[in-house]
Formats: sequence, structure tokens, C-alpha cells
Amino acid sequence: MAFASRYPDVEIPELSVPQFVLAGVAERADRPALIDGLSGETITHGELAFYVERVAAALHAKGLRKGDVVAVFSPNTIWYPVVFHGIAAAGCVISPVNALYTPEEIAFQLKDSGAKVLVTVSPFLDRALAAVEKSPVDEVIVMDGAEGHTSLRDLITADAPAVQVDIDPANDLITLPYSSGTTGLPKGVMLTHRNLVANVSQSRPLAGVDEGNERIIAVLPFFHIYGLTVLMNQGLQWGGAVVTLPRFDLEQFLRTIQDQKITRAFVAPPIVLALAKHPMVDQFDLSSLRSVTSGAAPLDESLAQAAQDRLRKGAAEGTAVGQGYGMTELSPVSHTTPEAGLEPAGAGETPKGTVGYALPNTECRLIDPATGSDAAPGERGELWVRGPQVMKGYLNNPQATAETLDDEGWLHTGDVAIVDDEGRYTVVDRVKELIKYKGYQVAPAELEAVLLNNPQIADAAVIGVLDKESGDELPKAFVVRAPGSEISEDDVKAYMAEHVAPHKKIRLVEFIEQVPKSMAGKILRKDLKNR
Ligand code: AYL
Repeated sequence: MAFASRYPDVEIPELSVPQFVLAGVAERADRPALIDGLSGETITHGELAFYVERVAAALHAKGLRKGDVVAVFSPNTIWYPVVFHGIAAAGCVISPVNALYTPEEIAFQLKDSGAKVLVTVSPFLDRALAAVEKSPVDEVIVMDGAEGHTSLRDLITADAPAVQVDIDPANDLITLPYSSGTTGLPKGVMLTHRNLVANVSQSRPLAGVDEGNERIIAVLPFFHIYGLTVLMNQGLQWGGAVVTLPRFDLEQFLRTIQDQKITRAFVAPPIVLALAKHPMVDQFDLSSLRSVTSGAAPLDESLAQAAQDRLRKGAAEGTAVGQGYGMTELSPVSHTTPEAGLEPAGAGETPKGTVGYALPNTECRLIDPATGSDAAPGERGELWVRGPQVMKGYLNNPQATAETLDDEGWLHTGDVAIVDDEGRYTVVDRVKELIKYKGYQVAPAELEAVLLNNPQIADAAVIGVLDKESGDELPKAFVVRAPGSEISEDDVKAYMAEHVAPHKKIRLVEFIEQVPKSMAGKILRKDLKNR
């Protein structure tokens, strides 16, 4: 039994992502498209379109062709979207790299994606070059410039002949973010131009967009699909301004909302927690905010309510706090809370604990994991999603693709949900291995492989443990010491911290005699969770 969306289908324009996002530029050429939240430096919509065309031409002149992969390793800056759309307009594929990655993690992605070029910023150059040594990358472009490297200015002023690359939106990839999906190591998620155009188009009927006047704060990273689609591309397509911050700092975040009159904040649960609880929030005028939407990890219902009450200062109307749900493999949004007044006909206010409704053009099923058949009405089941935002598959990994995306086009999310009579979904559990730490993915299999590389460790298993205080999940390692080893908890943590990005650090360690495994050798994570 499939549930259709409660919203009528929307048309998905047959355009490449740059064509779609830059379509309205003529009417707003002189208005700001991108604003640096710290320096105030601005790129207008007209400049953006001009720079994108120049970057595409320069990359083409360098020999890059349709389908070539370009990795981008940078924090949020106003130049990130220039590079993103420039690469896309050249027909190439952007693989966004997490700004906190270690050289080993970067190298894995460069090799796996087959990246030919890496675009980075000078403060990241040491890590970038260490990774490039062990990769197929043959050129490193440094946006802000560095001795011996092409800069973004060089690309924009290169005087290369303009290019018109034919893009087939339904088949050609635009981006290759990495996700571990339901199991195993991170995999390249093949997203097409159409996937991204669809996701922005599908989100609109629930958003209540004030075209041209929205100001979106981009503090979540563009290197994650959330920032890439929801902040960057949706923000630009709405025609207002996207205000970038390079990292999350509460004071800068609040000051930027106030000074830049931000209308929309798309965030993750730790930011909602700060908005609800941190004393500093009262020192700023945040009244320009129409909505705060949280996604990427579960948000506690009372916390969402507390944040909204505080932002409204007791008034009945004002900032709305809502939720979105999705995953990298869904470009990423499948569900979201509608703006008040945009609920499906007859439905009242959306309860805070839900992730709202399935977007237009999106079908859902809830499957009982025990029986494999549709869950009874009102019962929980694994959420399956079908729609134009569903990925093409995992790069070079037909087996993982087949395990996640079935023959009928259903994406098996690995999340457990429940739907109410109005068609509102609540995510209640996760049946996949994935751990979420502050909204970031932590793949147990990846950490287990790093642990096993340590000769003092004979075997290891990693699970997430709920931290009551923060509501976050903490990566915990169960470690079997190698014979004769006296490796300590601190040693394990320090070793991991050297090899993985901060969000993947092991935060708890327990030594055990043996990792519980099935006959087939699969780690019995449930047994570890129940210990
Ligand atoms: P990935 N509630 C509970 N769990 C969630 C939620 C939520 N609202 N959103 C995401 N998750 C978990 O690929 C869930 O387990 O994409 C899901 O499978 O890094 C996993 O995170 C996917 O993690 C938005 C804003 C979607 C963000 C996103 C998701 C981006 C995270 C829609 O509006």
C-alpha cells in the first residue's frame, strides 16, 4: 500500500541545475545573491551568472569534459556556489568533501570518486596536498590563490571561449556526495541534475516563498547535501540572498540573523537546542525570522516548542519552528513541515514532533521489518520513498544500490516511521547502522576498519549510544585487545582522533573479550546495544 503525497504534483523543469537556479537572474541582476556574513562581501545575481559562465569556460579549456569529477574541499564562502555552478555548467560532477576531514579521509573520497581536479582554499592546502599524493587528482585549484596553483581569479579572467555543454538532466550527474547509506563504508551517491531541480521544485508549495526577498543563513555546510540543496540551491533559486558563515559560532550566528535580517534558518538539532536554552539568544533581535527548520537528526518535540515559544516571546504568531526529513540519497528532502496556512486542505496545525508531509511527487510506504509487508494503518514500519528526488544509485557499487533501491524505484531508508490520519509522518527509530552525531553521518564500518588497523586491537565494533543530556548519539567502540596489549581507553580515543574528523571521534570505549557476531560474521549490534 503506497501513500501518495497530500499535495498535488508539481512540474519539474527540464533544466540543468545552473539553468534552473540562474533562470531569474535578468530581473534581479543587481541584487545580492551571496553575502559573506562576517565581512559583508557580496556577489550579485548578475555577477554570479557571469562568474559561473567564466569558470565553466576555463574548466573546459583545461580539458575537463562532461562526467569528469571535480572534488571541492572548502568551508562555506560566497565563492563556493560560484565554483559549484561553474563545475556543473561545464558538465562536470562535484564531489563535496567535508571541511574537517583528515588527509586519509579526503584521499579515500578522491580515489573512490576518481576526481581529476581538487578545488580548495589556502588554509586547507596542507591537508589537500597530503591527500592528493595518494589520488588520481592531477590539478589543485586554490580559490583564494596559493603559489604555484591556479586561483579562482585566474579562472574568471582566463578569457577562455564560452562553452555550451549539452546536459541531459535526467541522466547526467551533478554531484557525488558520500553517504554510508544503511550499511558499510561511505559510498558516492549519484545525484542527477533532475534530482536537485526536482527537490527544490517539490519543496516550494510547502514553503510560502516570498520570491526575491528571502534571506537565508547558510551556516550548515555546503559540502553536505542539506546545505547544498536546501541552503545554496534553494536559496539562490528563491531569488533573495544566501548569507554564508564559515562555521557555527552561536554569537556570529545570532548577530548575522539580526544584522542581515535573515528570514529563514535551516539548521540541525544542536542549533535548535541553543535557540531554546542559551542565555545569549535574548541579546539579539531575531524578529526577521519567519521559520527555523531542523533536519538531519531527530528533534525533540518539547525542545522544538520551547525554541518557538522563546523566539515568539510569548506572542501567538511569529517565527515557526518545524522539521524536515530526508537523506543524502533523497537529494535530500522527502518530508517537511509546511508553513502555517499551507497545510493540505482540512489539516490543522502540524504537531511539532512530526517531520510533516511527504513532498509533492513523493510516494511513501511503511514496511514491517519483521514480515516485509505493509505495516497496519497507524503502525510503525520502515519508511520507503519513491519520487524524482531518489538517487540514481551508488557509484561503482551495484550491490549496495540493489540493497537500497529496489526494482520498483523504492528507496529503503532504514528509518522507522509512523503516519497519522492527516498524512503527517513521525520518525521513531533507525534500523540501519548509521550513527548521527550533531547531524553528521558516522559510519560504524568505517570506524571499525580504522580501529582494526591498530596492531594493538584484535577486533572492534562501533555503535551509537544516546546521550540523554544533548539528545545526541555518541560513537562508542567495543574493543578486543590484541594478545599482550594493554591499550587504554585514552589510547584508543587518541588514536582515532588522529585518523578521523572530529565528528567521527570515538567518545566511549569498552573493552570486551569477543565481539558478538552472527554465523555469517556480521556484528550483532543489537546485542551490543542491549548490554
Ligand atoms: P544524511 N528526524 C529524524 N532523523 C532524521 C531527520 C529527522 N528530521 N532527518 C534526517 N534524519 C536521519 O544522509 C535519518 O536517519 O542526510 C536519515 O536516514 O546525512 C539520516 O538522518 C540521513 O542522513 C531537511 C533537512 C532532510 C535535512 C535533511 C537530511 C539531510 C541528512 C531534509 O529539510
